[in-house]
This record gives sequence, structure tokens and C-alpha cells, in this order.
Amino acid sequence: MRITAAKVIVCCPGRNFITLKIDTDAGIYGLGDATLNGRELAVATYLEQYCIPALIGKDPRNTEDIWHYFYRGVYWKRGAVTMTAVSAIDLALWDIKGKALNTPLYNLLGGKSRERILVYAHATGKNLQQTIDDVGRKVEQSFQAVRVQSGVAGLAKIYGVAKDGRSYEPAQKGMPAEEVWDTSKYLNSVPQVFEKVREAFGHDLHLLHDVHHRCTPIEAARLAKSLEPYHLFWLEDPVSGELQEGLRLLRQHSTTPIAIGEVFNTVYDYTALITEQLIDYIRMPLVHGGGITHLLKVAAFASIYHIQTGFHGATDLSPVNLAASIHFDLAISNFGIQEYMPHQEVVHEVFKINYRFDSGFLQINEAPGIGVDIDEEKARDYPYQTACLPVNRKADGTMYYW
Ligand code: EZ4
Ligand code: CO
Repeated sequence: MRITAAKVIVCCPGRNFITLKIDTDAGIYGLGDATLNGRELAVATYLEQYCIPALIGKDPRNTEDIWHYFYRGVYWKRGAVTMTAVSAIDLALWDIKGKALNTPLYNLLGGKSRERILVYAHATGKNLQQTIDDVGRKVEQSFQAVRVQSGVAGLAKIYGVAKDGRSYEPAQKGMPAEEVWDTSKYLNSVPQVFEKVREAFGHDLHLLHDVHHRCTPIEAARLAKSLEPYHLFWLEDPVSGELQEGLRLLRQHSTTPIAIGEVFNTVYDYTALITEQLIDYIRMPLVHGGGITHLLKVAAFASIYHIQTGFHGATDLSPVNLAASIHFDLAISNFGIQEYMPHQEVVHEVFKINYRFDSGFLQINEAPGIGVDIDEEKARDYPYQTACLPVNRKADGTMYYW
């Protein structure tokens, strides 16, 4: 089998998505997600200018060799843009492999270790009451795990809190919006939120929270410690992930489980975190972490240290990534949980999906490969629109983490 052509499909059904489509001489094509929120066209250009010409003529079944061709074979290794491109290629090739063998992707990864995938939903509110109401809605929808992000008094806009009645979508049209941050207000607010949520919903519901990189190591340690009475499923990105040593301090002070890595893109971003057992869940998604080929290795490595997966699954990752994640989650033994934010309905005009949510879990059908298709004609109805994630400043104007 040979790769005969490949193209990048750019579309914006509600938000931007980049999709790689690889064609073969066997009449089979594969799809890969290449969406990097707010930097989409950088990946599209990298794929179009440097990867697609080198893919033509290669045997798509050689996923291992092709992965290393675009990773090791490129002097400038790692980095979000290049690794998202490598991921898209890898996902599309595994899609082709499954279709060629007429079997769902999970069968190529070891078969099913479980029948369904535990997911967590997002609950948000501008204040405590709205947040509790939203957690209640997720419980009514049968979610067994809920991430809770609440507005903080005195901070006008904050990561994770949706505009009224809408689901949370952080990227905004045009150049980045600016938000104002105050760690002290945040640290005082979060434990109060979890105290009230536990009071309202009891102790069986799994609760999660995303700090979103905005604490220093000692602040993160204080927060993790103060949340212990509410026994979170996990506390996510308590520190900025680029400082791996930062988590040693937190670990000395708290037993709150830690998840990290949605902004990581290779195993080299967290070897210390894994081997020193400073984390409990790895978040690096297939779409940014080198696809199936690399994440199979990372998940196996993490499993030695009893670390589980909890892949990133925000709406800025396309249905192709979500479906591939479900296959992966079904197959590996150290699966923990999957983030699940339903895409807007308009997304499903373009992407034809093969998974469904039922009673707190995601399930996928038996379609071969990844099993998601794209309607290219519909995609053309939704052209690209520049959109960026916000930036964060402290009240005195200092640039901070968002
Ligand atoms: O901010 O996907 O856990 N989920 C997250 C997301 C990220 C966005 C960035 O594109 O942190 O909401
Ligand atoms: Co996150």
C-alpha cells in the first residue's frame, strides 16, 4: 500500500479545526486531528509545506518508521506545532491501518480492557449558587465525575467559567483578550466552593478541579492541602508544567491526586514527574502528544509507576481526537478517566461521529479504524476565523500564566 495524496482541511463550525486526510492507492483514507487552539495555521502550514510532500509514496502501514521519520528525522525535535503535525499523521495512519484490516482501532491496541469509558463533565458558574446549580445539571445528566470551576468574587473573568447559559469556549475571535488575576482571592475561594459542593452532593460524586497553571509550587501545596477534606478525584495543572521540580514541594504536603500535562507533547516533558511519582494522571492528548505511536509508549511507561491516564478532551480537540482517545482508553490497562465536553451541534454537520454518551460513560461503535468521517463540502461552509486564547495579567499589569 502507498500514500498517494494528503491534504489539510481547515474549517470553523463554531470553532476552528484542522484535519489531515491521507489517501492511499488501496482506496482507503485516514483522518488525523491537527488542531492546536489559537495556532491552527502554523500546524497546517507545517503539514502542507514539509510533511505532506515527504509522505507521498510511503507505505502507510509503517507507522513506527514514519513516526520516527517526522520526529527523530527532523533536527528540530519536540514543540507543540511540530508534535501536533506528527500526531495528525500518526492518527491518520492508524485510521488507515484499522480500515485496511477492517477492525476498530482498539483491536490494534490490545482489544478491550473495559466496555465503556468513564468521563468527567465540566460544571461552571459565575458564583457559588450558579456553580452548584450547574453541578446539579451534570448529575441529572448522569455524569459520575464533574470538574468544578467557579467565579471568584472580585475577578471579572476567569478561566473555566462560561458566559451565561453557554458552554465554556476559551478562544475568542481576533487577538487575545486580557483577564486580570489575583492568586490570593482564588486560593481563598476554591476550598469554600468544594465544601459547599460536597455538602450539596455528598461523597460519591467524583470531583475534579483545574488550577490551569496559575499557582507557584508553595501556593499549589497550600491549595492541595486545603482541598484534602473534599477528596478530589484530581487537582489539575496545579503548577505550570514547565517546572517539573515544582511538584516535589506539593507532594511533600498533600495527598490530593495530581493530573498534569495537557500542554506537554513528548515523554521528555515529564520523565521526572513519572519516575519520581510526583503525579497520578497524565493528560497529554493523542492530538498533541505524538498520536497513538508515542502515547502507547508513554502510557506503558506511566503504568510501571501506577500512574493512570486522564486525557485532555476539551472542545478545541476535534471529534477525530475524541474517537481515537476512546479507542485508546478502551484498550490500555491503566486508563483512569476521559475529559468529555460535548461539541456544539454544528460540529456534527461536518464530523460524522461513532461515539455516544450514556449514563456517565462514552461508548463507541464497531466502525473500522478511528471511525469518524468528515463532510468536506460542509466543512467549506465554515471558513477559518482567527481566534485566540486569552492572556492573564496580575492587577499591577504583570504578565502571568493563563
Ligand atoms: O484551556 O483546551 O482541562 N482543560 C483545559 C482546557 C484548555 C483548552 C486550551 O485550548 O485546561 O480548557
Ligand atoms: Co486543563
